[in-house]
Amino acid sequence: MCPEQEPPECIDPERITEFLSQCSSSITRFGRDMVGIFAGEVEPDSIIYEVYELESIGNIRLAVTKLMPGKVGDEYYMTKGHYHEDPQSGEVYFGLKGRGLLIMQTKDGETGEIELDPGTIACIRPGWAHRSVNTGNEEFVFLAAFPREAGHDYSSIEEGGFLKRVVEVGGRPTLVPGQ
Ligand code: M6P
Ligand code: ZN
Repeated sequence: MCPEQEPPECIDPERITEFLSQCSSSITRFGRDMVGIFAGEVEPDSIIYEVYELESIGNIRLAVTKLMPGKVGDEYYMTKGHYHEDPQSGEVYFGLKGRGLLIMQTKDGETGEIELDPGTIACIRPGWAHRSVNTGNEEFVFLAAFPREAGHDYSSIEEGGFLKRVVEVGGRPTLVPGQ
């Protein structure tokens, strides 16, 4: 949680690092929490990302994710990714710092991606799994807003993986088929 004297409406993207330094992360995912997510072998003690849950606005949950720069082999650091348990719940992402790629897919095999730079708003439709990837050289930070009833379904991703992976090819982030 973040200090109550700084409600979410006061977050200045220019000062997001300072803001997060006053918060304690709700989730910290290390390499050891990401076994089977990356194609290669991940260093167990590396911090891959942190999630900072902010005060909810009624039934809207707000979270800031800070994804570290780095790669496992040629694959960029990324979140686990999830579907929502509630098929009616979508989500909105807002880029705050750094560069990233939001990759999405449905259970029918449709895929999509949105580049997330600071100021970009990305809409995740209900029924679409979502995973964010840090494709830059600095921390990639974004805000997420989603309904309280959304729920996180990680098991479908753990079992089936993502249809696409984001790897560096010739110095550039490139989408390649997942395994
Ligand atoms: C965003 C939101 C959160 C999510 C977080 C990390 O902040 O989508 O709900 O928890 O990213 O992603 P994941 O849960 O897939 O690890
Ligand atoms: Zn979500």
